[in-house]
Amino acid sequence: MVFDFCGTKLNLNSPQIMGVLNITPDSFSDGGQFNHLDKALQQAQAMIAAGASIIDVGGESTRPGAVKVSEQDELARVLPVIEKLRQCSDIIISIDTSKPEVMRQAVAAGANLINDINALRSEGALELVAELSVPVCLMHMQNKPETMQKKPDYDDVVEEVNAFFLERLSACKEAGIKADRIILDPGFGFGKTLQHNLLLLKNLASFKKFNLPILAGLSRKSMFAEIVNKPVDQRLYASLSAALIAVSNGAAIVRVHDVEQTADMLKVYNAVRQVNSRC
Ligand code: 7PM
Repeated sequence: MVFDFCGTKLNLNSPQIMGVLNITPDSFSDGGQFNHLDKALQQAQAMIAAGASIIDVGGESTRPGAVKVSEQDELARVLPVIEKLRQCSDIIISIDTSKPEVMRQAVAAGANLINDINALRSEGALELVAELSVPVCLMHMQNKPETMQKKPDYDDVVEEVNAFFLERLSACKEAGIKADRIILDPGFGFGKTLQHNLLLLKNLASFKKFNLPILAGLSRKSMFAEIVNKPVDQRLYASLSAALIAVSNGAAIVRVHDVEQTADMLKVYNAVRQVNSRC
């Protein structure tokens, strides 16, 4: 399956890496040696060199309970990075936002994918994405970031995420968004307990029936704190294990912080998958 990101084609028959580039004021604190823009671009280039095929640029922290970022601040953070990165690279740039105006300006600056944790439920988002004809990742989230981890509750989490995808796909169709521009994401950690996350990971293949690429974002997530009891900077091995399970259960794209390590893991996965005769 070849997916078209505004003219840049990506073969999704083998799993691809989306590298996370967070542009928040505290994410590049270095004592003032470099400015934030240079640091962000350096990190993007390092992720590209390490094997990322998509760079996900985000200027709004979606941490549970995080303070909201204004549209103006979000634009000021992400636009210079997208513009500069586009000047020096053909890499697929994803904009991690739920705000239509940020989507519009990010795409004008060179972004070729909209990654919306709110799955285009913000006012005007569906219409805008239809107008821009840009691919979109629709992520499932129960409730809002501020409250989602208070009391996640499902009768059957896999069935409810499935029903959510059906509803959003129908809303997209109604708005005129073509199905071949849509990526689905169960939204690990977004209004889910550990058990919900594990059930979604175990049953990820059930979402293959939509015949759309599946994206899995598991990297460093707090679900691992409950399994390995380690802080966020020590969850690499847990994250790699989960990413491997995700790709073997059908994920076409994994969204990760540790690109080099994930790329090695996927090389081993691909080597085993491709070997085809006894000798
Ligand atoms: C705090 C908590 C900071 C959670 C950041 C996060 C996803 C995403 C994020 C995902 C897609 C993180 C998250 N997660 N977009 N954006 N899928 N499509 O751990 O799972 O990076 S933000």
